Amino acid sequence: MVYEATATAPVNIAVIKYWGKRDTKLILPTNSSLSVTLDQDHLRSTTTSRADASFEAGDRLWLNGKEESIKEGGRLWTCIKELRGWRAAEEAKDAAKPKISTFPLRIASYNNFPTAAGLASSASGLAALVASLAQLYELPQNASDLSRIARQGSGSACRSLFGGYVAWQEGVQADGSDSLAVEVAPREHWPDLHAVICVVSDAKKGTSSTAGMQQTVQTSPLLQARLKVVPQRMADISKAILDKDFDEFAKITIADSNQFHAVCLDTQPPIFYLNDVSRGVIALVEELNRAHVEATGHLLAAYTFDAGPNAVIYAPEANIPTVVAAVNKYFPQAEAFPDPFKVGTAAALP
Ligand code: 2P0
Repeated sequence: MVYEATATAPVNIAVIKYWGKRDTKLILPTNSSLSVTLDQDHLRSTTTSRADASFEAGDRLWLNGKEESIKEGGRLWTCIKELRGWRAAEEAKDAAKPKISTFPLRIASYNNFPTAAGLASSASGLAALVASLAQLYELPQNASDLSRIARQGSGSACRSLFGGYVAWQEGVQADGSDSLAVEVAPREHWPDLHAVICVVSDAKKGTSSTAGMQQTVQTSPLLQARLKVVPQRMADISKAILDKDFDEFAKITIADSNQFHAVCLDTQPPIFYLNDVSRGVIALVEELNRAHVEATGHLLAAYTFDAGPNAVIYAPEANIPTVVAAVNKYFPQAEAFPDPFKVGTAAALP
């Protein structure tokens, strides 16, 4: 009998950014965040997990073919331990269930896009790991329950267990029991929103998110101001999504990206994720918006940048050709992904 399961998980791109932890071990954030899940055709992680009594003792994991160590007490170890514990609890309740929680694991994960290129590979990777183990162990827990585990692998991973529009609620409990992802709206609710990713650089980033955000928590006075405005933004952008109000969605998305990068600059030593090309993309979208508001009364597109220089531009499908033509005209060397992304589906769960 072979116990094996394969699951995929999508990339998510935050429009309200997660940046800062109040608990670095449990990965509890200083603010709630909200993301859009991208479709899985171009950007996804795929993870296969196998449990077998005949494996040599100890769990092992490979990422894109390279073995990663599973350090005791580390993030991967914690995720595996929690899910194995849930399986063991099911086995204790039902004597007929094979005791696969006692078997060593072999886990292989692949991304179909460059790791650490500012495209949130840790989010889809950890979400796919959790989804694959949840399938292997046939766990009864729902996506929000599983998001609490994925969160402990990488904060943003908790949002990749859902498709569509997803909020990570910061929660108030010290044990993290209410710090989890919930669906704001399924992709079918607002499929008109599309995303264009402009790959400004696929180099590995200089400051990791994990290190950078704690530097911000420790040194940035501006972060305190940001934490006061995020709750209203979460409420407003959730309403904009439910109302399919692109103007409001775009206004908040742009404001939150710029505030996140302002907080990075306010960090000591300062963190620069944007480069001159990123700033050029900002100027271009601002100008396109100015002209579009003048002509139609509506915004054309919204830009957002994560912990790297690559631009993600959200727009209604009808506006995408204008966005792509403008990017190609002014940034002929920037490599835009060939097709715009649709809002995507959730990770595959049992
Ligand atoms: C986000 N980012 O909300 C924000 C915006 C980057 C900029 O989540 O330490 O890799 O593993 O919890 O999840 C990056 O943070 O950090 C991130 P850890 P993670 O998408």
